Amino acid sequence: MANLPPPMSNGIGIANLPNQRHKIVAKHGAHFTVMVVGESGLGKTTLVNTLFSTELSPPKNYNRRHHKQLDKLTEVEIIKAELEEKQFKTKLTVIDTPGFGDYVNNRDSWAPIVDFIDDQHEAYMRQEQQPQRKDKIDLRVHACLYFIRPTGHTLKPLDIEIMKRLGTRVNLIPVIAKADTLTQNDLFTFKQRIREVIHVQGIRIYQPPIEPDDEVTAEHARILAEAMPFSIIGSTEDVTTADGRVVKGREYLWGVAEVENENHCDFRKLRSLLIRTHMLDLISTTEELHYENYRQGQMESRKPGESKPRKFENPKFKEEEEQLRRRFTEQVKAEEARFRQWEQHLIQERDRLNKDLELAHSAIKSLEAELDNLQAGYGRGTNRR
Ligand SMILES: Nc1nc2c(ncn2[C@@H]2O[C@H](COP(=O)(O)OP(=O)(O)OP(=O)(O)O)[C@@H](O)[C@H]2O)c(=O)[nH]1
Ligand SMILES: [Mg+2]
Repeated sequence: MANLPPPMSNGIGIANLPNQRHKIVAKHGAHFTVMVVGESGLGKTTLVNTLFSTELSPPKNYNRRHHKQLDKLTEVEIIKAELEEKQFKTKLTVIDTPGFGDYVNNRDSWAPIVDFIDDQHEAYMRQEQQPQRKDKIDLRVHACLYFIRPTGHTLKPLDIEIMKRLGTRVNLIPVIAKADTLTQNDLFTFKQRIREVIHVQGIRIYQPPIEPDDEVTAEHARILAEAMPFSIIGSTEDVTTADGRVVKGREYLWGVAEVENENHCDFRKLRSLLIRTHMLDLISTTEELHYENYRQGQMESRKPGESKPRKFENPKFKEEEEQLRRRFTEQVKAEEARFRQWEQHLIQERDRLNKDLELAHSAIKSLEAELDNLQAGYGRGTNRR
């Protein structure tokens, strides 16, 4: 019979907990889900492919499939792969979402993404309530990469709105797309501005925990935290640099933008955070913070056995609906005012044209009179001959 380990001299072993969790996960293998979100054409799919074509290759059991959501508003692609590193198995799932449009007032285009995250929590919670709790299907998102357009200005209102909603539901990791389209200086200022907006707007983003007792990981976490939002260059193409190296990158007249060069972008930092250093932390914060928040929120708003409340019966959505209605009314009012102004302008313009017409008319009249006079004079002249 196995003996219990001897009691530790300084406490009951709680200090060992993170380590234990690590062992449990290592034994069963981690199940890690990443989702990419953002406007259309920012390189989400390219980044996913870049991840799989660099370090993760060749993943085992690599497969892709389309996952049609019930509401059919969003077609999501799910890519699954099994990774193995030093006998540490990971089931990696990447959820690639189609980009939403680049226009304002299109709530519908991104709402399905927020719903998707909630639905995964919901599905997991239901399975937890079943007597058979083994082999649960779990698509809870552990890390959500939010793609920011490399405008060089700042975050757009739409970005702020979506990021706010995502940040309270998942570990949100903002990334600057297509970093090769900005100069190093512009990238630096852009990053700082984004960080300021994130701070001022109270957007919650994932923060790698800084372990005070472990200098190496603390330093690493600090470097990662300072690099947020990570700048990204995506490419699955092999290109040759000026000094003859073959790398994944994008070729330009001025040279090559290299995916894995830390002077060019933060791709390596992002990959390291996801796959190596912070996967466990992302998984456990999802469990302990985001899923717990969802579960508690739901428990408070429904009776036992009752299913998910319909959206507009939920106070949160009621408020949202109210807000939407207010905004709509404001817009209608503004539109009406604009119309009235336009109408006023039209009337003025009509009056002005009428006056012009009158003037032209009287000018014609006087010209005609002059012509008559001339003709009369001419007639008299001929009579004299
Ligand atoms: N310059 C530059 N172009 C990129 C980068 N990543 C992707 N692209 C290009 O941007 C275009 C769109 O890339 P996708 O990966 O399809 O973008 P997406 O975000 O998946 O777009 P949707 O699926 O429509 O939402 C393609 O032509 C890519 O080659 C990058 O890092 N830099
Ligand atoms: Mg895509």
